[in-house]
Amino acid sequence: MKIEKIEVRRLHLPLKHAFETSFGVQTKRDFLLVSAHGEGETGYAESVAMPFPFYNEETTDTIIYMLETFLIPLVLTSPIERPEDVARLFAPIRRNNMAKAAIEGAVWDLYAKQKGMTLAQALGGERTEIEVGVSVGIEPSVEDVVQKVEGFVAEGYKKIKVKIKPGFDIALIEALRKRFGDSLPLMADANSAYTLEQIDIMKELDQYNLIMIEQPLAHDDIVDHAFLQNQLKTPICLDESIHTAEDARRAIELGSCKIINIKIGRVGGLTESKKIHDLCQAHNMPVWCGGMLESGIGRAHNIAITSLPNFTIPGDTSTSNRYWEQDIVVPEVAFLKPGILAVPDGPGIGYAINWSAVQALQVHEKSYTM
Ligand code: OSB
Ligand code: MG
Repeated sequence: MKIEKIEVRRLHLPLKHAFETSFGVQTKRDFLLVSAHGEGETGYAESVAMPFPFYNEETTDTIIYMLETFLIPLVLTSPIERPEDVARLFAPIRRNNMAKAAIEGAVWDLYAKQKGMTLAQALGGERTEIEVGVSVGIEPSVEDVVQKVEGFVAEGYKKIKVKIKPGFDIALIEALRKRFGDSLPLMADANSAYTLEQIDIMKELDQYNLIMIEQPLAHDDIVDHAFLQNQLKTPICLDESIHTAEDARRAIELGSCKIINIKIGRVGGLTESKKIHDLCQAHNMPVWCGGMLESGIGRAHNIAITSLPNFTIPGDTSTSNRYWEQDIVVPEVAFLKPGILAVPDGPGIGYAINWSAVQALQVHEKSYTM
């Protein structure tokens, strides 16, 4: 496949409501829309780094630097037969996974379009519909979160994930169980806000029948998580700690988790996502697709990967209107039925770009050719 031109646009997309986690507050998405052109088709993907290096080490600016200095020149000057070749080309470059994923994803979409396939089919996905959940940020009070959850439950979301941090944990989960009962599919995401010194809090959370506790301990840990998993009946899910299929293998061997959250950006792209999916499947470990407050472009990629068979737990891929007044895709991402998204049947990601929305949000644009 020939990749003739790559375009990078930086967009500022305002969030409807501020989104707070244990590591920071966001009021807008600052991200890159990457387009890969070849043989009359165009593939799209977006970068998912936060504007600050508090989730992982990358930021939108480090991604621009990596794309421009290393990744785009490699893609434009190397022979590429399949999208997996891009992952191979990038392998000698350490980390910078979200930068790699932003361009590898655009090449996957381009490849699927050139072959006249959906991205889901190109990845080997089988499902035509996926179940989705929603991630609910930290609010000024427990009651505020309870009210937000009330709305999402009414919309039909299949899983409710709430963000927790020390001081905003037990009382929150207690209130949610009291209000919605024990059968609400509920989980908590700590984004690394605890240490083993707070194991008593984890043991208390263990009493609430949570589907899982996501990344309670350090962002780079799998050893303490293994110790903790041993003490809990609630499954631990790893997010921040897993960057590669090798990381997943080590976590499985150590018993650091029972579930893995696959984020395409965090693991460097769709090729590595599929590898982690396959490895977990071979170990009977369920996976689900985590979100990074993506626009519709990133959501479309998340939907495609979620069509693989071992994505058996609803992901974070909520509808466009959960975060955006107006998304940058047409049609916007919307439920087929409550809590269920259709895997689109058009070529590639199956969503078109709303160019007038992109024009209005764009703060920078650059084009690269050989
Ligand atoms: O840890 O899953 C996370 C958002 C930004 C950074 C990290 C995380 C999140 C979310 C939001 O939980 C998920 C979404 O709705 O996109
Ligand atoms: Mg998480």
